[in-house]
Amino acid sequence: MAWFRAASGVARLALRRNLSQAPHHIARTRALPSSTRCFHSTNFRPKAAPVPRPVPLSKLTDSFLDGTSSVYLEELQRAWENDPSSVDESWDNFFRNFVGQAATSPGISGQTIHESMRLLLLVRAYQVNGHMKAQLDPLGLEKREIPEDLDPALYGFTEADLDREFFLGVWRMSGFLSENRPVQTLREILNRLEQAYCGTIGYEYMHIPDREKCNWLREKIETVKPREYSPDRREVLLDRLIWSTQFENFLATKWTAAKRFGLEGGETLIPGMKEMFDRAADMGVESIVIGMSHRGRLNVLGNVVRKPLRQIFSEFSGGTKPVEEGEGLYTGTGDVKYHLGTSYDRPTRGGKRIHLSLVANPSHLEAVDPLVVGKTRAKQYYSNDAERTKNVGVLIHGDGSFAGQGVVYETLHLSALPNYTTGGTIHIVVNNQVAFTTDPKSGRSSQYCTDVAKALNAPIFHVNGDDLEAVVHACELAAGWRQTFHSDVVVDIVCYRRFGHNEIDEPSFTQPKMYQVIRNHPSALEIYQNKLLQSGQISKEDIERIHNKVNSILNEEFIKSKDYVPRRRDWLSAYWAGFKSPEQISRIRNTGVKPEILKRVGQAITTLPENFKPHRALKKIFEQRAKMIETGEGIDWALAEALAFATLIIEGNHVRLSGQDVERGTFSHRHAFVHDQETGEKYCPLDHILMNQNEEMFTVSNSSLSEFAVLGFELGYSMENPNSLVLWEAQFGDFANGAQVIFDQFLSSGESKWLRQTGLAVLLPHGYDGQGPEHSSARLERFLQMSDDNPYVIPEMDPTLRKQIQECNWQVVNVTTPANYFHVLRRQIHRDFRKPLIVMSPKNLLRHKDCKSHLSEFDDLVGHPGFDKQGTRFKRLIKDQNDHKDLEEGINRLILCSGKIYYELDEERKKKDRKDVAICRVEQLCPFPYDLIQRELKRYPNAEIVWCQEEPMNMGAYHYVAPRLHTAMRALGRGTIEDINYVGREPSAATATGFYSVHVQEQTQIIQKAMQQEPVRYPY
Ligand SMILES: Cc1ncc(C[n+]2csc(CCOP(=O)(O)OP(=O)(O)O)c2C)c(N)n1
Ligand SMILES: [Mg+2]
Repeated sequence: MAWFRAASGVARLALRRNLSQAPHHIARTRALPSSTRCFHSTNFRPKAAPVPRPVPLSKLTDSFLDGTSSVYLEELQRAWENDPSSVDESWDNFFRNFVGQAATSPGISGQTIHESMRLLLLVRAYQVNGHMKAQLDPLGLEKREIPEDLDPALYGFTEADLDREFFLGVWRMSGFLSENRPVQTLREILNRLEQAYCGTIGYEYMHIPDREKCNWLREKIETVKPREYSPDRREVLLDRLIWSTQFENFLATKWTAAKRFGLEGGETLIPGMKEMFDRAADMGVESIVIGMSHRGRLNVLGNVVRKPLRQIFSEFSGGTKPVEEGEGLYTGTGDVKYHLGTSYDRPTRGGKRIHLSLVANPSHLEAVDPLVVGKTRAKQYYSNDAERTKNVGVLIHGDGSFAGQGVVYETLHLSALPNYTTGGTIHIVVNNQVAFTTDPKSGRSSQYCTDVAKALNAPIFHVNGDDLEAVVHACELAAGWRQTFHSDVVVDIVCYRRFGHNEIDEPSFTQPKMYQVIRNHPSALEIYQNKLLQSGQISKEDIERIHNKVNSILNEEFIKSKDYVPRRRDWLSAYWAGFKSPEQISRIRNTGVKPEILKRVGQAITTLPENFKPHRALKKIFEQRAKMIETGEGIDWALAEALAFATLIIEGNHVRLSGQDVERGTFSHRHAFVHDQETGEKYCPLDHILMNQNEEMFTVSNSSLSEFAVLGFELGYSMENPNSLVLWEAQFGDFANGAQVIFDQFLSSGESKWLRQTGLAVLLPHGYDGQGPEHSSARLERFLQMSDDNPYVIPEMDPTLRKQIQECNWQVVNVTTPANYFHVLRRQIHRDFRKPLIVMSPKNLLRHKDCKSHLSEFDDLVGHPGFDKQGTRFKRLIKDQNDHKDLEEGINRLILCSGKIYYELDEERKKKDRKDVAICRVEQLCPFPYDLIQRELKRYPNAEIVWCQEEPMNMGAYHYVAPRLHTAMRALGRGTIEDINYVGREPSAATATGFYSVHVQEQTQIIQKAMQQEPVRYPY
């Protein structure tokens, strides 16, 4: 009898310890340290009636099964017998039910309450730990100790009890424990427990602290009849598995030496996904965003997303680059075939259509996760999917990466945050029990690779990947869970990898035993075909017919792939119609706003509701802001930003800003939300610019303390629709390196690799004000080093022909005035293309007395200060403010700088009355404003040229600026690279000193040097 291990010493010991000698319980309870072992905190009183604090069954965890539990139940029963009202209602019901049944049912007259309770414990043990006994490993190699609490002997049952009848039933419980269960023999109960929990699906859900959710699952798991699919449905499943299997076989035979990271050993993923999507569509899902890495990606692309097979085959043959097709040709640098994304409208079995998009991704495992979630959230916003039931994210993981990559956890933690939730992501792990050459025991410390998801109370379905129907069932259940409870769920397909990590890798070097087994192991398709043949539901001929059909389509597509000519790449989704590729000129537009609009939105964003009680200091700030709008004077950074957001919103754009503490602002300057000091209520002035404004149209949200996932999320969000300004702000710029993968793999190079544009703006507080090495630098040099504008080539700079930004991978700015910040944000939207924007944002300029703008610099009126020849625009370079003539021969030094050091230089210049020094601010570092630099070089023909920065020489913009500045000079016949004089900190390992006094000394030296009378002549 499989369930019994009665002979085992452990079981006997436990049995003796817990159950057979009931009267010892009181002494034992006293001996136990209550705080460590008990699941309730009440101490038993030895003589008087015990008053234990009841714990509803659904709340009990593993500790339910320890020695104290049975003692507890016995105490509970005694208490109930003395006074039914002394126990919780649910226990009262239980005892009443049980006694009632026992009294009226002759079949179970011999059943004692103790037996019933022990049976409950046993059922509970299966619910909690049944997965430990489930047959999950197709290779049968996994050696797992079966927990002793699954042994009936532990509860005092012997073989003699097998055919005795028992009543099982608990109020408000589904499945076995529902109160309406008929009387069953122990054998029947055990059979059903085994069938429910120890088959080819192992369910982990008892960590979910919600009775309703657990009951929902129990109802689906503890079914009366085993799961059974109709013959028709089985044929569909078979067809889908044949497609999955044949696809890999076909690629293997046609391209024997190509890397494709095949799915062999995990082919049931494809039918699993298809059935999941069908089920999801039946339940109202209209669009699915998929993220996945290499394993099986081509199969998913071809069979699930339905990228044309001929295109996949053509890419295998190396013919990816599109041929000339005239205007709008846009190829980028491209990427390997198993990274590319695509989208498609897929018809479902239920006769619906579902839009599928597979997001392009880099090699970096799991890095795409937050993008998928962000994109899903954006889709929900744009499709008014308030219930979050129409758009779903699905992530497919590897076992090694799911357990190992921190971004998995960071992404999971976004799942229930109000401004990040998507109503649940469905996770599928292709758990082939190996990561490249690494065994699970070297790759993770947790039992399952999915344990990380338990932190989220997500149910986890482990399923044997050889059992197609079980995989399909788990996938359908996951879809059902997502649509019912709107939270994450995990399907862990335990499978194997038939070949090496890729097809040219030898797996037996490192996993010899596993591969001995794999060599002789039948495929999931063979297993399923045999099962169907044995059932008599399908004939050999039927199977052959499907094989032939699939084969002939694959062959046809292969033939067609030879003439396949890729057309213009599908980089535009519907929202992006009319947007320009870098080959197509996008007219440069002005970003000034009509004065009356500025006034109107200015009033709206500086007014608080009448009865609102803001903090005293904030009241003052809002009054000051209102005055700034009224007088037009002294507009500071925060107000300029709010004006940019507000004006974009009234133009119909969506604005979303997220990051750590962005609502108030790390430096307490933004105050996008105001909190009523009495009620705690929040008010967001930017939500009240339009009549009946949708609250989400302007979203500002504090985030979880993650850079990687949150930046990834916003990036995914920004890619859905161009009519949105999406921003991520780092707490300090330094922390952006926690999201380095997003910068390197996506933001700087995504357009080039995958032809997907984004206008994401990244705000990175930067500036040397003595806060130490970790709060001074946003590592400007790294962003500049990743910029792809050629330092030795001046591109077309004529305003009507200029495509400089379009052709560059991103923009890096270090802006010094509120008005210029306003215009650079608005410029992100007021153009026909999208390009990432990296902003070195200020800290001390937020409150600097001179860092103010006049409202007239924001408007579009001719003659106003912001208005130049072309109109009011973002100034890529701010010329010297001393209003020099076009030719100023008396200027001896031209200092070029960027960022807040300008104000320090300007102050010193005033102090020293150095009228012979001009200071120009390079506001946009990348792409380099050659035209404006040359204009200034021409203006000051006799000036010594100085690049001044506060960062160390190996950091900051120096190494980016020097060759470009030289190129600009060279074209004017204005000296060599040696004529670029450096003023700044010496090279350094740390970004800044930790000693404030040293900082002040260094900063002073820089300013002094820049203003010294004698020539700078450094570094040469
Ligand atoms: C972040 C990252 N680190 C390392 C690698 C190199 N690498 C590629 S595949 C792989 C193993 C992945 O194992 P698993 O997640 O189990 O997926 P499988 O290949 O087994 O399907 C590794 C380490 C990578 N692609 N990304
Ligand atoms: Mg793996």
